[in-house]
Amino acid sequence: MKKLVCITGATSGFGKAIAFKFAAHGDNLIITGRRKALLDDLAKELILNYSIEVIPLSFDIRERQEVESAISGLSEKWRCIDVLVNNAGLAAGLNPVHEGLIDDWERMIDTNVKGLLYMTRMVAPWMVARNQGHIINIGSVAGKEVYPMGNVYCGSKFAVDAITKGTRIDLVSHNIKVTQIAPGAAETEFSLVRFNGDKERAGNVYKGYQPLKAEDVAEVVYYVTTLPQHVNINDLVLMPTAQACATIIHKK
Ligand code: NDP
Ligand code: 8X3
Repeated sequence: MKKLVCITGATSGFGKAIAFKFAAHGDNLIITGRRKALLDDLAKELILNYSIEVIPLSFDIRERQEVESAISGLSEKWRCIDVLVNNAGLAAGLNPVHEGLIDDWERMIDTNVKGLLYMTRMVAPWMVARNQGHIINIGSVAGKEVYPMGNVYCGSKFAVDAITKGTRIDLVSHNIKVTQIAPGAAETEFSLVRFNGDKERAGNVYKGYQPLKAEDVAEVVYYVTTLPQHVNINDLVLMPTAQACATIIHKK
């Protein structure tokens, strides 16, 4: 059956690949991100190639009013969201805590934690009213293990881990599935953003081994939505085969 899937952070990386994956299966989409031109182009491409309906909503997920205004503007039909993928997020910087930039900390906490909560708070009541739905939070290996200089990014993803568990507990009596997908190293715009546009530094993160691709993560996100209603994946960690844990990557 055709689903309605809302994906945050769909302008690049995992979110974009997840949008293509669901679109290829004929599902209708609400896609979000700040970069309006990219979002609008993506919506056009998905509509053209997959004959689905797509609503692009451009807003900054850190801004509570922007989130509330964009999501509350959805018509009744578009409020019947079956799957919410809370994916928008970032790392900013990689510094020891005594040298960390407080603006970076705020960006990470506001996006990865508060943005995810704002979206959940808007969409979950509609799922509760329909007694169905699936919330998928994109966590990270950084939300399972703390690594050197990961301090606040790891903290934000540990928060996603805890919030996912708490959300599942609160929504279990409403027939709503809640899943965390926690990837390891994946080549997207992630490192470019983390290192403030430094292409060389970002590229070095993925040298000497085969990192995950955005499509690998999209495959797993799609998979967890295909299981029978009585089966839920609570938590799924995936890494490149060359990665053993947050800090050990076998490089040639
Ligand atoms: P990308 O940088 O490629 O994509 C991030 C997405 O988040 C973009 O679409 C971006 O859109 C959106 N986003 C960021 N900030 C905001 C904001 N303030 N408001 C709205 N949207 C925002 O990275 P990934 O695809 O790799 O990251 C996706 C998620 O996966 C993140 O939560 C990340 O922490 C997590 N992750 C990434 C891993 C990796 O190694 N790549 C591994 C594990 C987890 P726009 O800029 O247009 O607003
Ligand atoms: C992104 C993966 O290891 O850079 O969450 O934190 S890592």
